[in-house]
Amino acid sequence: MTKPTLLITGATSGIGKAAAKALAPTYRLILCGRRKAVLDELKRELSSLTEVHTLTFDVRDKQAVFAAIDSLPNEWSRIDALLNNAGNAHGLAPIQDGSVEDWDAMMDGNVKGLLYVSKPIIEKMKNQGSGHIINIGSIAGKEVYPNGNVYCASKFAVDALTQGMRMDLNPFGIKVTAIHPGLVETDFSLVRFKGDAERAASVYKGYKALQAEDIAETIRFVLSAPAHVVLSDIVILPTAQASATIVKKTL
Ligand code: NDP
Ligand code: 8X3
Repeated sequence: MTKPTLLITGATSGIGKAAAKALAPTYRLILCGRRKAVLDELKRELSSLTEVHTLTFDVRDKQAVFAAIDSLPNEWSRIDALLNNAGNAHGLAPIQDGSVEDWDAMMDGNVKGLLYVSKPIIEKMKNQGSGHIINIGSIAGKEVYPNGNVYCASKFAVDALTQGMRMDLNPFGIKVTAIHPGLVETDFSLVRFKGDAERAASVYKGYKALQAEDIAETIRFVLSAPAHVVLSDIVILPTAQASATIVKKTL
């Protein structure tokens, strides 16, 4: 039997890349990101495990998103599962000092980008009468923390959109899941702090942060539920983390 197909956004790094590796044995993969060379390399790496198709686009560019999904060849036109993972924080500043460019990057990428990718894929799933959408939210979408303002707002929006999708797509047999991680050691902080590697590394010092593979394993588990079961809303934290702001550090 042919494997089902999973489309992953943000597959070039961190959680998305780990998910691609974890799901390769059971899914055909459509891997998306802006860095084509990284996607090509990942495709090569996974080619002995599964079929891989790559799409290069910026989720903020709706024409590029729609054109990319429309460009899928016939054998890739069915999508059984969508992992809406692409996103980042840009900056960590009090609202009065925030950069408008950072705000745009977060709201356009984390919120509108997720919607642009979902739109044509929901249409396919609706026609199929089945599908599974997994949105990567955050503990920042459950609790606001100081200086997190716009990033938190973007992840609260992901939480709201996930709930809305679950209600509206219920008649079509489409499963909808949100996974809300706490601190995961990826390039996330490097992007947030604009390449300041020392500051980024300090976020994960003094405790054992979640690894991208921990979230990938959760995604694998969510996707492995029987047809009549959906894990709807999952918060996953490092043991050292009790809330968005409480982390037990040894240093
Ligand atoms: P990384 O920085 O390692 O990965 C981010 C991924 O998103 C990259 O593959 C990047 O690909 C892609 N991406 C970012 N912006 C765009 C864009 N405009 N268009 C297309 N792709 C984009 O971070 P993580 O793996 O940690 O982050 C993945 C998701 O997990 C994000 O939604 C993040 O908010 C969320 N999250 C992360 C947590 C953490 O602590 N790390 C905790 C909770 C949630 P490319 O650059 O090639 O385009
Ligand atoms: C990423 C986790 O706490 O840095 O969403 O916002 S946090």
